[in-house]
Amino acid sequence: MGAKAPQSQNPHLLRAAALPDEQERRRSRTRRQPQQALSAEQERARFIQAWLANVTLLPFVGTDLRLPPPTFTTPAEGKRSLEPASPEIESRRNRFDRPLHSERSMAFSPDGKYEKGVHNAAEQFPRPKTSKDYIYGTAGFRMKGEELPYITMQVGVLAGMRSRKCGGQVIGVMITASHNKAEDNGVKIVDPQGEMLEQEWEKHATYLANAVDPSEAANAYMWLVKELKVDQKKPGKVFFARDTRPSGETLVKALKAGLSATGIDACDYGILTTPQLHYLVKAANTQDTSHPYGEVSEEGYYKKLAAAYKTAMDNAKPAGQLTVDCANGVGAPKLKEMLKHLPSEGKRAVNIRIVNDKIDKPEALNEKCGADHVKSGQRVPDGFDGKPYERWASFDGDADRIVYYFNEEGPVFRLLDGDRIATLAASFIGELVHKAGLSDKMTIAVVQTAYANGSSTKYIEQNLKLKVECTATGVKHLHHTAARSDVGVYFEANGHGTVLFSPQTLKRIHNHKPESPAQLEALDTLKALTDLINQTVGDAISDMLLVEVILANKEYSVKEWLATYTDMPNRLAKVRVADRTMFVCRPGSAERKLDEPKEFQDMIDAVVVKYKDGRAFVRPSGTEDVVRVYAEAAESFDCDHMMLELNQAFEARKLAQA
Ligand code: 16G
Ligand code: MG
Repeated sequence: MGAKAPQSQNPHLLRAAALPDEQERRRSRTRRQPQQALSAEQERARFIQAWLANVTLLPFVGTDLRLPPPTFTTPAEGKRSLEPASPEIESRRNRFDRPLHSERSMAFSPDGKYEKGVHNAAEQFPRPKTSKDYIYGTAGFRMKGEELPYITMQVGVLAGMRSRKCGGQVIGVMITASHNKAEDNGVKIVDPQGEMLEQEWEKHATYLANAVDPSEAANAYMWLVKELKVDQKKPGKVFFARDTRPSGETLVKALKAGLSATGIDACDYGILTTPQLHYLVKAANTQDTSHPYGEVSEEGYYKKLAAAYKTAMDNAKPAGQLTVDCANGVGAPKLKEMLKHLPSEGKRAVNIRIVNDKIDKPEALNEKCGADHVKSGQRVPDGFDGKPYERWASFDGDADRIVYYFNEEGPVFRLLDGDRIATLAASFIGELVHKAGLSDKMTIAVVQTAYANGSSTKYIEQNLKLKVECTATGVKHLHHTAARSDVGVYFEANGHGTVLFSPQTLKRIHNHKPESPAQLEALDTLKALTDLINQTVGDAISDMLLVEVILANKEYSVKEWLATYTDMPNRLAKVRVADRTMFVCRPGSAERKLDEPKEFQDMIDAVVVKYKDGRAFVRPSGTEDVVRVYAEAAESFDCDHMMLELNQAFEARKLAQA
C-alpha cells in the first residue's frame, strides 16, 4: 500500500477513498455470467443443490452499523453534535458512533501512565495493516487467530475499564472461536453476573479495536476513561481463560499486555470451557453475598454440579450408556474431570463414554464432529458407532452447546436438538413445580428464536400450556428475555441454552414448606436442578447432566423423548450476497420479517402462503457475510419447492451473488 491519504495516515480513510472501486468490484460480482441453456429439471436440480450445500463464503469485509448521528463530549466543549464533514469522515463517525480518534487527539494530556502503557502495548501488538473494520458482534470478536493479538490486547484494556466501572467486580475474558475452524479464534467479555457484555459497551470494544496505531490507541483509551467517567485509581480484576486452539497462547500474552498496561489485577485460569469461565465470574462476584453461586475454582464447579446431580438422581434409574462427541475440543478434558466427581457405581452411577477427545491434534477441532456439524448437517459425527436407539450427544468446540441424537434402524438419523431439550426441561420443571405444590407461586416461560421448529412451539403452547416468547438470534437476546420470567427456559435450536430462575423464585423454592412426602421429593429435585443448571449461560456439561437426570426420572428412552411431538420438515440455507447490511429486519419481529430490501418481504409472503403450514424467513447473519434462509412446511417436498421459489425471488431482485 504505497499511496498516502491527503490529510491522514489513517487506513480507514484510505479505504474510504478507494470505495468507488470496491463498489464497482461488488457490482461486477453480482452480474450474472452467461450460461449454457439448462433443461428445467437441470435448472431445478442446480438451484436445490446450491441452496442445500454449504456454499463457499466470502471473507468478512466489515459492516455499516447504521447508527443515528452521534454526539460526544470533550472537556473543552461539553456535549455537542458533530459538524457535518466529508462523506468519508461522516461514514466513519457513523460506523463507530463517536469521534474519529485523530479528531480529538489534542484534548488530553499524553503523559498518564496507563495511557503510556496502552501506547506501549499497541507497539508490542500492533494492529494489522488492514482496511477492515473490526466489530464486536454477538459472539465478541471472531476471525483468523493470527489477526487477533491487537484486538485481544484492547479487549484486556476494556475489560479492566469495565471492572473499574463496575466497582472493582470481576470481569471475564474468554478466548475461543467455539464451533469455528481450528485456525480461527475469538475473544469476548463476560459481565459481573456471568452474563454477556452489556450492549452499550460492545460499541466501546469496537471503538478500541479500530484505533489504528499506538497514538490512537492511547487517545481512544483516554477518551473512553473520560466519557465513561472511569476512576483509574480504583482497582480492577479480570479472570480469563481460553479453549484448546494453538493461537490461544499468543492471544493470552496480548491480553495480559492490555491488562498490565492499565494496572489491572488478573487471574489466568488456563484452559476452560466458556461456561466454566462464566461460572467463575459469577461465583467470584457473589462469594460475600447471602447467595454465593459456588466456590471460586474449577474444582468448585465440578463439586457443585456433582452434588446437585446426586440429589436429583435420588429417586431415579439411570437411562443406560451415553456417548459424548467432544468435537476434539476443551469439552473432552473437562468432561473427564467432571466424571471423576460423579458416582461410577451404585444405583446413581453415570455411564458416559467420550469420543473425539484428540485435543493434542489441533486441526481435528470441530472437524467433521461436534454439535454444529451434527445439527447443521443433520448427520452423525466421525467416530460414530452407535447401534439403533443408542443415545449420543455432541458438544461444540468450547462446550457451550449440546445436541442429542440417535439412529433408528435403516439407519434413520434422529436429532434431538435445542428445541427438544427446551421442551423436555420445561415439561419436567413444570411437573416438579406442580408436584411440589408451587403452581400458583411461579410461572414458566419458554424463549425461542425464529429457528425453533413450529411443532415445538405448538407443543409448548398446546400440550405444556406454557407461554412462548420469540427473540432475535444470539444468546444475549434470549437470556435477557428469559430473565424477565419466574422460570425462563431458553434454547436456540442449535443447542445453546439454559434455564433461569429469578431471585424471587429461588427464594420461594427454598422457603416452601412441603405438605406431603411427595411434595418434599419433588421440591428436593427442583432445588437440586437450580444448582445443576448453569444459570449464567448455556453449558454443554450442565445441560447434559440435566437431560440425563430428566430421562432417568421420567424413565424415557430416546424413542419416547422423540415421540413427544413430530418435527415439521424444514430447510436452512445460506446465500452469499453483495452486502448483507442491505437486509434489515423489521423492528419487533424477532427477525421473522424484513423491512429492507423494500418489498422483498412481500415476495417472501407470496411464496409462503402457497404451502400448507408454510413458514419462511430471511435474516442477515451476525457472524458471516451471508444471509440465512429458513423454510418449513407440512411436507418435506413443499420445503424444497419453497426454497426454490425463494431462491428465484433472490434472483429476480438480483440479490444473490454468483
Ligand atoms: C453466535 C451466537 C449464537 C447464534 C449464532 C448465530 C452467542 C454466544 N453465540 O454464535 O447464539 O446462534 O451467533 O449466527 O451469542 P448467525 O448470526 O451467523 O446466524
Ligand atoms: Mg460455542
